[in-house]
Amino acid sequence: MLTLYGYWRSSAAYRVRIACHHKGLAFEHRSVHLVRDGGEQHHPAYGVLNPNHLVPTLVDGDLILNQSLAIMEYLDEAYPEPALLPEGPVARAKVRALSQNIASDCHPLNNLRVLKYLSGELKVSEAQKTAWYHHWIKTAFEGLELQLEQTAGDFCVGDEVTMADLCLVPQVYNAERFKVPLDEYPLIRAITARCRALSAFEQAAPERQPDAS
Ligand SMILES: N[C@@H](CCC(=O)N[C@@H](CS)C(=O)NCC(=O)O)C(=O)O
Repeated sequence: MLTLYGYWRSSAAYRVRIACHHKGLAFEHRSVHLVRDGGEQHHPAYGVLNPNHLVPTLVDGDLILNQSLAIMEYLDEAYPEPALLPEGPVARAKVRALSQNIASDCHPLNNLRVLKYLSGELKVSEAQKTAWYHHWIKTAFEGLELQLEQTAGDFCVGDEVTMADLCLVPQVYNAERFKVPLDEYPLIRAITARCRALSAFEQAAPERQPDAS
């Protein structure tokens, strides 16, 4: 049995939840509340599992693994069906590139600890913080939309769900949560709608998680 340490609103944990449901893998959800009590990610007991104090962390037997992209690739190798990476080096590289555009270049700029630092230490106003948030999503989505024109079929790369879709949908959830307008990104919206109709994405949705409040 896999154990996934996550939080309902964490988009990085959301990626891994979709991967587990997509592959039909049972997992125990352990909630790490990112806000309550100073943030449970900072508690020493969790720091033993994840010294970076971020979610998700996956435990599979003796393996304790952080970083959602590494976790998804691990799951894909350990539990290959259905695959999250397509056949062939070109398509696989495209999936990894799109995934990193979201997970490495966009998401970290708007992470909770960054937003807290902006308001706490740097004393930026709420309006400035919102402008920051919108700016980085818009920057990422503009590039992504152009890339999807080259790679997409029904999903981000071709006609099957891949790791890139598992990164896209949680990032769109974040954008919607912070009211970033998405009218200029028809492909992003269409692919997200197609994904959301699938059971794995439905089951992994933040509002469906036991710690949702
Ligand atoms: N690159 C990491 C990012 C993990 C991450 O930033 N997680 C966020 C939630 S989406 C978190 O734990 N934030 C807590 C904080 O900022 O204090 C991954 O993909 O797993």
